[in-house]
Amino acid sequence: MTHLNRRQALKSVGLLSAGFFLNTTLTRARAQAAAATGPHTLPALPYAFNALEPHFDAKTMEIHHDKHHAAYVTNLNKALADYPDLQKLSAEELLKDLNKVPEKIRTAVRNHAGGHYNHSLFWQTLRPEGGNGPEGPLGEALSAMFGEKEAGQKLFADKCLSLFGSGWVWLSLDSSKKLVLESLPNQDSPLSKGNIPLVGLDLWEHAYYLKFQNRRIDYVKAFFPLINWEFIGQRYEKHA
Ligand code: MN3
Repeated sequence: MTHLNRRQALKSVGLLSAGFFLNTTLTRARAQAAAATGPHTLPALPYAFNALEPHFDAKTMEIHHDKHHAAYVTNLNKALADYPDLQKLSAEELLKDLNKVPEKIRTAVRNHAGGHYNHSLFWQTLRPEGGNGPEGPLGEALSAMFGEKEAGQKLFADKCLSLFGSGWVWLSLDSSKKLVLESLPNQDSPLSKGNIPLVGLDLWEHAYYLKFQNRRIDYVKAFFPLINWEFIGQRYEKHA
């Protein structure tokens, strides 16, 4: 995928507005072909499948991105096939106001625009040498809200363990610009509640079962050293 195409893909999901600009050189146009034709396209991972080893394994990353994320894109395009006006909206715009989506396709859009947006954000909040931070305004706000980093991680992990079934746990900004931890089922997005998701952890079994099987806590612990605090801090400063 060319750099321009990648920008286009992130624009379609509404994530270029985060001010994030990728300087990663992309090597292959993998998976692009898997997405159905339509306005929404699968953004390439900003790193290789094996870049997050040993925390997240390459096979899981490949299947998660090329199959699961691609399926959300395909199914979103399918759901919108007969709605040219809605095709002009980004996934973010769709999720922020699901009431403007006809009831006939609302559940499909909620699930698949949610899946597309959530995963597009997820890939960007991870990086091979993450973990350091948070610093600056986000670091201060997190300390004020949740205490020491370890205490915040424990709160986050507890929320992950108590989520029943499939869903995500999010660190979000609520409408009063306050940091909140929230767990949401399925691919429901904080955007649909009027919140801004900063970072979330995918707790569907497809995200971890190959490597961690039933050990969800080990997956959560593997996530912490991968967190791209620089990206999330920029997102916070843009929206707070
Ligand atoms: Mn997933």
